[in-house]
Amino acid sequence: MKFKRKIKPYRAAAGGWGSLEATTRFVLDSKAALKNMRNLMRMNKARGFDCPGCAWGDDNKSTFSFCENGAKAVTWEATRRVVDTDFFAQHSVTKLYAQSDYFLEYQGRLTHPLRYNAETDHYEPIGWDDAFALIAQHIKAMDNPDQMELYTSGRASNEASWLYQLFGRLVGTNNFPDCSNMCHEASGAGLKRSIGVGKGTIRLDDFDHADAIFVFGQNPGTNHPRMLHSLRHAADHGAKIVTFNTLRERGLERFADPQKPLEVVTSMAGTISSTYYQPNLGGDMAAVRGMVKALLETHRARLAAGEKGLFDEAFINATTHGIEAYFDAVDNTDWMQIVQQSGLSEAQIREAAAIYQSADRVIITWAMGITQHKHSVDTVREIVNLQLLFGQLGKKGAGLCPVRGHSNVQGNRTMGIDEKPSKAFLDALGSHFGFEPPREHGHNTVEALNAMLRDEIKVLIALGGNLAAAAPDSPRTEEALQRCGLTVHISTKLNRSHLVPGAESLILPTLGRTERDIQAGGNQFITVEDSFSMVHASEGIGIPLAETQRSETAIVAGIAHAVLGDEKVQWLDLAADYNLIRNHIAATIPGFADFNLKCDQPGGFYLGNAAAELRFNTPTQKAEFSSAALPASLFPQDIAEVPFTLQTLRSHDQYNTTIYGLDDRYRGVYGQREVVFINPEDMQAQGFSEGQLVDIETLWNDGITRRVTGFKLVPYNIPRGNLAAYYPETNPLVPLNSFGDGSGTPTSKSVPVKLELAVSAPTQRIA
Ligand SMILES: Nc1nc2c(c(=O)[nH]1)N[C@H]1C(S)=C(S)[C@@H](COP(=O)(O)OP(=O)(O)OC[C@H]3O[C@@H](n4cnc5c(=O)[nH]c(N)nc54)[C@H](O)[C@@H]3O)O[C@H]1N2
Ligand SMILES: Nc1nc2c(c(=O)[nH]1)N[C@H]1C(S)=C(S)[C@@H](COP(=O)(O)OP(=O)(O)OC[C@H]3O[C@@H](n4cnc5c(=O)[nH]c(N)nc54)[C@H](O)[C@@H]3O)O[C@H]1N2
Ligand SMILES: [Mo]
Repeated sequence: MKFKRKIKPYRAAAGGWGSLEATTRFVLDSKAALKNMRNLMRMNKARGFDCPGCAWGDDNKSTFSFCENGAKAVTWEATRRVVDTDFFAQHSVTKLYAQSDYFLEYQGRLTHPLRYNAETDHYEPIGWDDAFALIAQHIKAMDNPDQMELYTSGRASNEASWLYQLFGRLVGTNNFPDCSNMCHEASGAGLKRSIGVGKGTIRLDDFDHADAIFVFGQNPGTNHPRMLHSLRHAADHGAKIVTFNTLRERGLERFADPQKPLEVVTSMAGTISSTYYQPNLGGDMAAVRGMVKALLETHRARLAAGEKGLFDEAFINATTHGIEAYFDAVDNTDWMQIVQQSGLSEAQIREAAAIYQSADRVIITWAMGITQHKHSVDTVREIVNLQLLFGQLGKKGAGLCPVRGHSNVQGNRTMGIDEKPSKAFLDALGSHFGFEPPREHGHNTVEALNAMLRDEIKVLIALGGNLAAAAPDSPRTEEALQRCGLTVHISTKLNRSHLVPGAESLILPTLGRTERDIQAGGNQFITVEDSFSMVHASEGIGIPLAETQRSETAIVAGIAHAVLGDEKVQWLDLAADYNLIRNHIAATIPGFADFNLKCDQPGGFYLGNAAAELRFNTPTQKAEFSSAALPASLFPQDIAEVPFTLQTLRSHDQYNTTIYGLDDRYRGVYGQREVVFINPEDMQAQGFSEGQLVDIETLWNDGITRRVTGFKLVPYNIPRGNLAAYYPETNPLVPLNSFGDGSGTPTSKSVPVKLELAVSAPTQRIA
């Protein structure tokens, strides 16, 4: 495929014409225009299907509740192109491996179960029963249940993931690595320790009541476009939107609503952020600490003057624990360290503190810019500290909002996709099914890959996702998968993980969220949970492309049935009627009583959040202030000099490892992905010029060379010393053993690197 390459800054607002145009182009392009239009109109409506794009909530108000990138997700899935058995007969695995991620997924939907033949290096058709039998044979041959890894990507439904975890625990393992381990793990871990529940505390309509919304480390214009509507609406009502983002992101500056035609026509693009701060990568904890330092000063001055303090003392006394230690930590952090680490001036931080102080109701949202660092758990907890000081919990228009990624990643956890399940969860599962579940913690994603590299893992099953491309340190991750005895991928589309097979490998083609799911018991729906703890039904409408595709639930049931038989669980009956699965969920998971009845509620039902009601499931039964010091460094101490810190992020035309196209419109990049954003002064200081190709090399302490070649320099509005480039092309640079303290999440937003002019031709894959 040929692409026109150019770099041309985007001047218009986010949303608006550009967005409408891109949406229609995708809808019309995908060979099924009418069907796609119908799909879009039903998306996120009561008893349509839930958008497989992101985990933002739905207000059920606007007629077209979709966004440009949701439209891409749907049309990408609803393509009529197929990779059938002829395709695999024509293309060897080695040949396919040389292609780009864009090429692989573009070929279309998987339709037939496939088995890798190492002799011919081709995938060949296999029947479903034979595929299940092969899996059972490998699992039964294991010496112990922990030789199996069950990976999950966050699109899987509640029903499929609940069944999947039951299967794993009946086999006897808690090895449930999942995409969340690479994503919002730090949010869950930090929130759990601070407020006793690992989820956000707000509901969607809280945005209508906030006086200020602080957005940390997040690019909603691309990754949660429907959030822009909430921000825009809040801004229209006078809320201050304060952004902390290392890059200048177009979507956070100005936004025209593509669903309000008048606004589009007249280009009345509203300003979203009232203030925009650009901290260093990893500098947010220091920035928030600085805000608290400034606020504490005011608080004390007021008390000294005999006035009422600034902080909400009634709230602090009644509901929190640990404030003295926290104030000590704040007093022990000096401005020099705050300024140096955050990259912001003291004046900027004091200004942000003043905006915060003047707002009665504050929401703080965040995403990967906060969670993919070494000290992410402490950063999340520092954000909570700030909110606790002002009692920003348990009231309308205020609270904590980690904005989740995959559309059902939060639901997966609720269903027990968790390598560290709680005792209560296991007790409930064990007593309901009359078995003793495994109690030892299992592997997260990085631990799973390391176990594979040590040859401890015989079987990997992946319920969706693209582990080979999503995980860090690509060459080691790929080797890890290849060391397994059997790799099984339950997938909609061809991806890199299929091309690094274990000794044996299966690809099992599954239905997508948008498609009709008919089982022996009739038409089925599934359920999902959004970022706001709303659970709702989702029912596909598209006609599946092939009878040989099966639903995720049916595939999981088929595997479990082949391995475990019918003794404890009637797997095939459950797959015939998902209501039966929901009855089991109701019996084993808190908050799901009368699950099937509640599914009929338009807009879904709210799971509730104890912390939002000021009930804290922590050891002290109070919200815990954390009193961590700022990190001495984000990198191992023995790396002497770090010229640049690199973050790996998403372009506008991708969904994680799924590459829809080669443009990143809002950042002005077209027809290419091997680019690196750099501050113009840094570029000059290094003696480089715009458009030159450079190699990026990681500075790490394990003797392994990690280098990607031929990345084009794009001058950008980014603080000095910071770089940005796209994921997954730069995943080879992230060391597998560089992960967050207490989260295990790869540090994808802070990789210490150096740049050199490219010496050899780029090694990029074929587009
Ligand atoms: N269209 C589309 N939608 C998606 C996805 C997708 O790939 N495409 N992915 C989904 C998933 S799984 C997820 S997790 C979310 C991801 O949503 P985001 O977290 O928005 O994704 P990233 O592209 O990783 O962007 C990180 C943002 O944080 C900023 N940032 C990076 N490091 C720092 C830092 O240290 N401090 C601060 N203040 N800012 C920083 C970056 O400049 C960038 O704007 O989106 C979900 N939605
Ligand atoms: N360097 C770097 N690495 C990162 C990140 C980063 O910011 N930087 N972000 C991390 C984050 S936040 C995440 S969430 C992970 C994402 O990691 P994953 O969730 O593993 O990856 P995806 O790219 O979302 O998975 C895409 C594949 O899922 C399959 N698929 C799509 N829809 C369905 C479906 O409905 N059912 C099934 N069974 N399969 C389906 C398709 O075959 C497709 O190829 O990546 C992480 N990796
Ligand atoms: Mo994610």
